[in-house]
Amino acid sequence: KHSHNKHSYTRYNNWEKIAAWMERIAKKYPKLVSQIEIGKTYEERTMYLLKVGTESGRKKAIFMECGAHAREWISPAFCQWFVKQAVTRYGNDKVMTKLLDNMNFYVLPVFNIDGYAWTWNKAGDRMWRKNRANTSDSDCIGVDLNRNFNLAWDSDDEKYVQEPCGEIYRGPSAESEPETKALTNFIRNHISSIKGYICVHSYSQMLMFPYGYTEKQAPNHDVLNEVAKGAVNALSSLYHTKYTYGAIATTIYSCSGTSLDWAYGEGIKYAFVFELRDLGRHGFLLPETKIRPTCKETMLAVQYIANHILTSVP
Ligand code: PAY
Ligand code: ZN
Repeated sequence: KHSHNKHSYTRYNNWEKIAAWMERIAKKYPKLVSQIEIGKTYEERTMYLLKVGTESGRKKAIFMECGAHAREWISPAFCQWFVKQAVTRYGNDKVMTKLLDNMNFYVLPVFNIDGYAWTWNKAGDRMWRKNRANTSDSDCIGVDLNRNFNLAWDSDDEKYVQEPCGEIYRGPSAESEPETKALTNFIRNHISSIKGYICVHSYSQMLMFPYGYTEKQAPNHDVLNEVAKGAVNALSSLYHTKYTYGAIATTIYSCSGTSLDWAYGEGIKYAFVFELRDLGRHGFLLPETKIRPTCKETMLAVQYIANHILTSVP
């Protein structure tokens, strides 16, 4: 028995472990999972995503993005959990079987791999948020990938996004970062099938939808609000975790150049971002004992959203 090869879903895993796991799970479930290379990071790590689902479901897809921000470790943990649940519940559980028979999920477990690796590095910084690019004349490193997308990239008059040393530096231009480019190229190439976009961040216990860049309501605001409400109800049915929901700009704060606004702008009408546990007690340092309950409740919300997309998109 090679128990040392067993992947742990209730611990935080470093990038090497996640990369090895992606390869293994795709090999173990070839009918349900395949690994797709989408590009390289600034430090030239290979970016992979997992395509999860059956052949029959390939006309509709949901893109799930985890790990945009390095320190939000619960986010990649959720993407790993999701894939594991998908492969083990398919054929056993009605909800998951129906979903995977009718749609695919493109799961990107770690969008910002270099930043994530830096939070694991002993010489690094556990509270790092951005990528690791050296893009400006200043000595400061890193671009906030969630400010680097090409929708309203230039509309923010908040000076802080223009500050290379700041935590939310938007980069020298829209899509300046190789990680952003890899993601946007993949989405553009698969745009006809992608009906939903789910971002996973932490923390704050919120479920939000576009827009972030303006307080003006998105065209299908009322639908998104209803779906968010249903998803939050499903989530809290398990452990009574309290979530708030609404448009990004009016629920957390305004921010422009986010992946969610961009995806929505590309025509993906069902776009949601989770801010997982907690409310700030541990913040980004959510203990490993909370991984299981956080992932279990979040699964209910994701399934609710996916099911809604399945039944309402032709
Ligand atoms: O689109 O992800 C979104 C919402 C905005 C997030 C952002 O600033 O990029 C919200 C923050 C995040 O998850 O990065 C919230 C956390 C608590 C933070 O760092 O402020
Ligand atoms: Zn984040």
